[in-house]
Amino acid sequence: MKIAIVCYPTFGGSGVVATELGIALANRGHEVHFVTYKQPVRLELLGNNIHFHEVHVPEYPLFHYQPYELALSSKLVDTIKLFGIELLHVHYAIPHAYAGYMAKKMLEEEDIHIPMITTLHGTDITLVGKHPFYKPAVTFSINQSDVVTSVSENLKQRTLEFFNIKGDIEVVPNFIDKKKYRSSFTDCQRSLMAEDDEKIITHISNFRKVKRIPDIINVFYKVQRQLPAKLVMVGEGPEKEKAEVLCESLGIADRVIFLGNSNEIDRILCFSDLFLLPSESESFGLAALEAMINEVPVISSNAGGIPEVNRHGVTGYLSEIGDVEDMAKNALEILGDEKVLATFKANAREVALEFDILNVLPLYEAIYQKAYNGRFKSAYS
Ligand code: GMT
Repeated sequence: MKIAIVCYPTFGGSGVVATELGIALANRGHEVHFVTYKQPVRLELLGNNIHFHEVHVPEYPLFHYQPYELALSSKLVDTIKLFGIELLHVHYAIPHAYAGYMAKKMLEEEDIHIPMITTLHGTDITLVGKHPFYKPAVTFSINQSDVVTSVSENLKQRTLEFFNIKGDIEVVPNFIDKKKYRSSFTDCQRSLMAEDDEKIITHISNFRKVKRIPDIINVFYKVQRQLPAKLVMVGEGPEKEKAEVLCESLGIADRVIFLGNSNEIDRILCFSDLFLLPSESESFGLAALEAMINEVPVISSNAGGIPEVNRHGVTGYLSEIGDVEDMAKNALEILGDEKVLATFKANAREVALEFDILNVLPLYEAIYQKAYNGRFKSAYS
């Protein structure tokens, strides 16, 4: 099938999922066209089956805000016609579902009928989408999608709570590709990060407020008082500077390494012993799943869809949001005993394998086929 994928091309989870999905679809023989404003960060190889079309928004002094949705919908119309695209899959409702709907309507004028799948990722619903400024447009674009999927059961329920949704929402969980994650590198270069007797605790995110970065530092502060440890912080975002200041003031700056954004997540996770994700909102927690497939247990909050990924007492532990005391206690329980650590590590990988792309890709392919077969019907008719 010829599929156009719209996503954010950045390090954010939704962009990563969309990119990995596109790559997997291309490997299965589908022709995939990414339409976005920059080549997605995880899209390294453009081959016969993978194409990238840049959405360019020309600057015009009259525009106080540049009309990205307009440029995206026009680019979609052109790309769909030029390459004979059969299906549109938009990731993240704002503004992609809105722009996709406009493209669909423009194409209908020319008797071209393209089904649109919208995948909800989290903040497009829980944070931005439900804001009164966006809510009517988000509700409309969800209701006009031919199929709506959400990355967790929790996100589905929250979407149904916040919006007046007319049709069904199908849960298709996020995934990893087990082939890409070897269980051990021959050399993780652990010695670059820590001494032999030190445990390595890792956090990866976009350092936004919802990630509760100070909780990570405070959990680590408590842990490192009991056993030798290093904290590796990966990513960039608005809370990063404050986190560096907090480490200074707690006197642990020499034990916390801020790495910035990285394309080598699996290398970093390869030398990690524990992953921290104390978020106050998380539709799924892809970063936790990536940790788990690399045999890294997870200490997390119980927010949103995290419990669907991190299993309490099996792959790690869940605590109430903000309960740093409990998180530190749980971290010490896992890190303090090599046998316990080994069990949690093995469990983490085993549960992560449930989310292998081989199990998830057929769900998307079935949805695509059904939507394509019903393309002449209007949404939810
Ligand atoms: O977590 C973020 O801030 C990035 C955000 C995004 O929009 O890319 O991630 C969301 O989508 C990911 C992929 O589906 C999920 O794994 C994250 O849990 C979700 N983030 C939130 O719900 C806060």
